[in-house]
Amino acid sequence: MKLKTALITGATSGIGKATAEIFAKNNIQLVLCGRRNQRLIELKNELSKLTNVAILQFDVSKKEEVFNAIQSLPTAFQKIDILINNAGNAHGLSTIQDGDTDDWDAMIDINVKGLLYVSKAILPQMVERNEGFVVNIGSIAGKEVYPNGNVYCASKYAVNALNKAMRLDLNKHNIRVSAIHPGAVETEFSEVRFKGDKEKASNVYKGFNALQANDIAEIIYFVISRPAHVNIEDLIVYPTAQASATVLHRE
Ligand code: NDP
Ligand code: 8X3
Repeated sequence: MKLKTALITGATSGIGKATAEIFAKNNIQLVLCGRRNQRLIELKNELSKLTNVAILQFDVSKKEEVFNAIQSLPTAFQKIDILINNAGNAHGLSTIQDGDTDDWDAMIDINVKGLLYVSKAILPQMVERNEGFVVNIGSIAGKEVYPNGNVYCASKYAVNALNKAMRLDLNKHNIRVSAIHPGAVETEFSEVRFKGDKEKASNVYKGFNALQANDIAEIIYFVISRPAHVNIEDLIVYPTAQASATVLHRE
């Protein structure tokens, strides 16, 4: 049987990297994407022991880079069966009146426009073949606005809306579309949000058992491995200690 191919954005870290690892163990060919090329090379070296791997270094927020990179894929990787729209981050955590406009641009450009550019580069081939799977990584921040979350929440509400839009527009083309909305996952996410302040970042995950990237990756694999007639539209995944975006029980 011909191997399926998955393109994963944000594969250099956290949820995307863990997803790549699980997909590789399950014999899915991989196109790993991110900006940090050294990490892509290292991951390719590791996962090539299990499956075929191609890497693409590009910034999802740069339209030309996205289309050029995806067009440059070697023939054996050009047919994408599964797209994991995962790349994204929060930049800053402050009131709307104190927000940094560069942070706003980054979150809208990466989390929303980046997801759109990558989708636009890949969806036409899925439509043409009348098959495909798109998994959009949203967030609990796309279901519930929390204080100081403003623009990050807006960007993830947009992901939630785009997930629903994709399901509607791609419905007659036999393309499955799913969203996973995690609560607190211990990755580099908070380090990025707090601009490299490791102490502040690690405090976010103190006093409770946060989700790990692998927890979400296992769920992504479950979603994409259902029979062809089954589509899980939307999943919210919390650590047990978290009841909502703002209610988190710490010991
Ligand atoms: P990480 O910071 O560990 O990973 C983020 C990934 O996104 C990296 O691989 C990074 O790669 C990539 N990325 C960021 N900006 C760009 C860009 N401009 N172009 C290309 N790639 C980019 O965080 P997570 O694994 O936690 O985050 C993955 C997704 O999960 C995000 O969409 C995030 O919003 C979402 N999420 C995370 C939660 C959490 O608590 N951690 C909870 C809910 C949702 P590189 O820097 O190499 O480009
Ligand atoms: C990440 C979860 O609650 O830190 O999307 O915004 S949260």
